[in-house]
Amino acid sequence: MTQSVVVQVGQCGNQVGCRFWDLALREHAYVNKNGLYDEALGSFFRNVDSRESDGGACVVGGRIQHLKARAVLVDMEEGVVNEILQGPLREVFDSTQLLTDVSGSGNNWAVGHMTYGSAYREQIVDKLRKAAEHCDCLQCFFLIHSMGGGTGSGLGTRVLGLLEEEFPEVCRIVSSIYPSAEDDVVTSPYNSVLAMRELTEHSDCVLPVENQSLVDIVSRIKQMSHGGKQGSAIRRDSAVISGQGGLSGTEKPFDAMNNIVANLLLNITSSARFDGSLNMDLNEIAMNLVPFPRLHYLVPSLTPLYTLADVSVPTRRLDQMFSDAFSKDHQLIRADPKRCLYLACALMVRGNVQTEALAALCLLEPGGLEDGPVLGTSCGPLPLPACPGKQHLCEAQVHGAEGTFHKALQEEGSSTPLPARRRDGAELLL
Ligand SMILES: Nc1nc2c(ncn2[C@@H]2O[C@H](COP(=O)(O)OP(=O)(O)OP(=O)(O)O)[C@@H](O)[C@H]2O)c(=O)[nH]1
Ligand SMILES: [Mg+2]
Repeated sequence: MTQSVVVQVGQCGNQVGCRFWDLALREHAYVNKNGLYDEALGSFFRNVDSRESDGGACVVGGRIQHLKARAVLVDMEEGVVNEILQGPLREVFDSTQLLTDVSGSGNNWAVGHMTYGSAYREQIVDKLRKAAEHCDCLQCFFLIHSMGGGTGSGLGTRVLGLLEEEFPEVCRIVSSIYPSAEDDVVTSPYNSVLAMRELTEHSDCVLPVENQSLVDIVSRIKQMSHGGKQGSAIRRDSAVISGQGGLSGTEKPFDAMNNIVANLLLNITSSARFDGSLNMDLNEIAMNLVPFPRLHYLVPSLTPLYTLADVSVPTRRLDQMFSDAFSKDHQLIRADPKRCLYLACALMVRGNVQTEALAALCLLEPGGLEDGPVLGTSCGPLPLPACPGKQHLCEAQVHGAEGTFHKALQEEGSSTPLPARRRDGAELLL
């Protein structure tokens, strides 16, 4: 089996990344009942023997000692990373994986990209190489960052360029969080436009997620619960709303939104993390869905979303889930797929289903509700994230994402006239 390394940059990148590690640990804990370090775990975690002075790695097949995430955490402020180090995930990372400064990039793309990018170049490359050296067969780098701030967008895209220079053969998949219209960072449209050029040039595949879509989904879920419909209460441990895990303390404004993105990453990596008859390699996603190298923005959608919050909702039938995946309420950017042109799309299902209309199938359904053995030493026996018995479906397609991108350009107030809209949005990217 192959391995992947997650690079999380900036406040948003680290907060989303943290939720991903938390959910991934719980999912593996649910599946891995015998406490042995297997290849599935090895895809995103190292098993380290802390009795050895250099924290030597244990081989596949041995008992789980200390799991360390295959991750590099970068932020030019200390707050979020320090919070992670004091929270339940503290033992999943060690100091060699972290890089922080104190003052941040002040929401300025250029400070992140140029100032910090140059100052920390060697240290970043060093940490990336170390993470890569721990892998037998490195398949993919996942970058998680926001487009609106200075560090995530500026330094994050600088890291992307470094990855291309240092590891040209390794696939680079980026999960980018786009700002909402009400974003309080005034420079966010500028930062987004500057970062997008880098994403177009240096990544193999981008999964854009818009904060406004996440806000809309979370508020619809809250409405459902406040509507007092019988059986529509939000499950306290639901993957959609729970802020527990990853970060310590009470639920924060972004927690519910970050859970949705973490679920997307969890599902998209499930084929890489578990065996299956119709497994889709991460490289294959990029290869099959990207018709032209620069046209690599794959719009993700996720279903079920609301049922995650409601134990009493009957299980959705597979055909209902398929149509949900194409409806605008389930898209993670604000786009209505029914009014756009699909260039390619992939349907990925998790759970035990029989159908031929799929790109990928991971037999392992997402989580369960029993307490599983604890894999991360720091993670308590928490309830598992998702609804048992329900299939998650994660779909990515290339189509009219141009709405999001046009909006960023318009907000930036560019004096350059926007290209005429074509139905496939290709003019922006080719
Ligand atoms: N979904 C989500 N969005 C976030 C989160 N944190 C910040 N954002 C959004 O990200 C943008 C700001 O970027 P940050 O990630 O905070 O900035 P940064 O990368 O730390 O950069 P600097 O603070 O300028 O050094 C804004 O659009 C915020 O709305 C988060 O945890 N989740
Ligand atoms: Mg910051």
